[in-house]
Amino acid sequence: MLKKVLVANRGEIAVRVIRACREIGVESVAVFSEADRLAPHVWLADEAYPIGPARAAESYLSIVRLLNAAQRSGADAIHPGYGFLAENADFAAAVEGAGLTFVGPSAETIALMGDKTEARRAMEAAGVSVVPGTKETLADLDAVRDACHQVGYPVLLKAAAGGGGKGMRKVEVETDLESAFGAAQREAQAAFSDSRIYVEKFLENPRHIEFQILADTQGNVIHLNERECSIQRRHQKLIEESPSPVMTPELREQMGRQAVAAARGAKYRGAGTVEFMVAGGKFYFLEMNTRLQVEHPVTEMITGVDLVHQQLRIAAGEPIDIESVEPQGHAIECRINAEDPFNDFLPAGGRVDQLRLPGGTGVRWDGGIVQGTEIGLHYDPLVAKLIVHAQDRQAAIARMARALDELLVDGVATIAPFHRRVMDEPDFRAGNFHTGYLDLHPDLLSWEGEEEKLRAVALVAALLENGERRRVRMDDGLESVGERSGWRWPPAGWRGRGWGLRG
Ligand code: MV4
Repeated sequence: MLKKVLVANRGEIAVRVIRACREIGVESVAVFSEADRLAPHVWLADEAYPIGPARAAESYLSIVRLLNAAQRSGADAIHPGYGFLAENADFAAAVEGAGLTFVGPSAETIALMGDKTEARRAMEAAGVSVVPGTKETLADLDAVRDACHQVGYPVLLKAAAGGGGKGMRKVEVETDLESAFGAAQREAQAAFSDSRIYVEKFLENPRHIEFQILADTQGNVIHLNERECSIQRRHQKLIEESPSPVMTPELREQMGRQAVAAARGAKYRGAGTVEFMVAGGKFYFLEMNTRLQVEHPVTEMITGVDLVHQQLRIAAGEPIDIESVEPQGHAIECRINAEDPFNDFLPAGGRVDQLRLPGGTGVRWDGGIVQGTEIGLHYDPLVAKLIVHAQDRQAAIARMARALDELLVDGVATIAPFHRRVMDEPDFRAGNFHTGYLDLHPDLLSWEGEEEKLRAVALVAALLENGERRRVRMDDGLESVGERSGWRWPPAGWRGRGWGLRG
């Protein structure tokens, strides 16, 4: 086994990895920027090293500083978490070059999957169904016009270096092609310093369904079923679940087989994700993520497999130790972002004045904050994840609603109230949604109707502080705090004169 792992990350994912290390007797090393001196990952690890200023470019993204900390600590491996350098092939190569183990796939696999046209060629060769379109990047407008004509409108121009929706342009008619091509190139150049573009057939309202895979160095490759990730906003996932409400045994069998073929075709090692779009009864490879993902806990909850344990085993050259994957029940994850859901998801900073966490049967909290944490604007707004597991989807939704009701984050706005609304929304409850879900349900993001509720919450909060009573009858007839969760007080953007209550 590995002896000591440096976790090249922060926040909830650093905490997640450090916990796994502790459980299997591997020492852990945290790194931290000046903004994170008091962060939970720092005191949960066995050792911690400062790596620079708050600015990520000078700390969590600095390969030199991370390798320096690894060398000083005597770590024999580096776990990158997600984000930052997790899918940076140069980082993986530098780690291995320094004689350390990178907990993840090879630099070659990361580079292959980072180039979308190379990935499409490799996946097609492996027998994976890719979206109809070009497998080469297109040099000029004439080449693009020919390709779009071949593929058939509507098409989607995509950046070869892309992912996450940047450099993407839908084109419905040829007359719009020239300006769209220019715009896509400029956006790709700005985002990735690489303006290369290719073309795909545009799929109408796809669902986003991805498969978790594990591959060890003995040649074992398995999948651990799917995650449904269609509830997202501007390419940021908000809610994930497993199984997908639209999955059938036949579809799972086909998609799972292709996910395993994709991993083999990429000479994959470790934990990875094969993303598909599902539309019109068909599924298509979208991309492969060569890292542990934010939403990995829903897979862990239904399979009972600890994916970080498996990552560490595989990195140490040991085989996957899973007898068989027999998923049980249903799991849902809500991302707890420090953002104001009723003000265009504006990032919200501030101090976590109060933090009361949900508990009870089937509830998991993966967090990187504690009471007193100062949430700044230097890093990703995801501060925690609330995950529930129950025997079926309806029970999981009820459990999530209950857990959100128990959650209190005071001092910083979070999107917990948005999640609470979704749990009551009929289309979500029916499993009737795709990646355009939020466009179809603008009410979920509206402040409308919240002011009156806030008044009730304020009264209840005051009463709670004064005796922790759960149900309170008030003069206006409202009688439960259960309806609303995660409210900060005063609410973000609130301009009222207050009601004689302090937050
Ligand atoms: C598509 C598509 C429709 N047709 N490709 C968005 C993120 C990027 N990685 C790929 N994306 C899409 N690619 C074709 N040919 C629709 C999307 C898309 C999407 C995909 C997955 C999850 C959420 C999405 C939200 C909007 C658009």
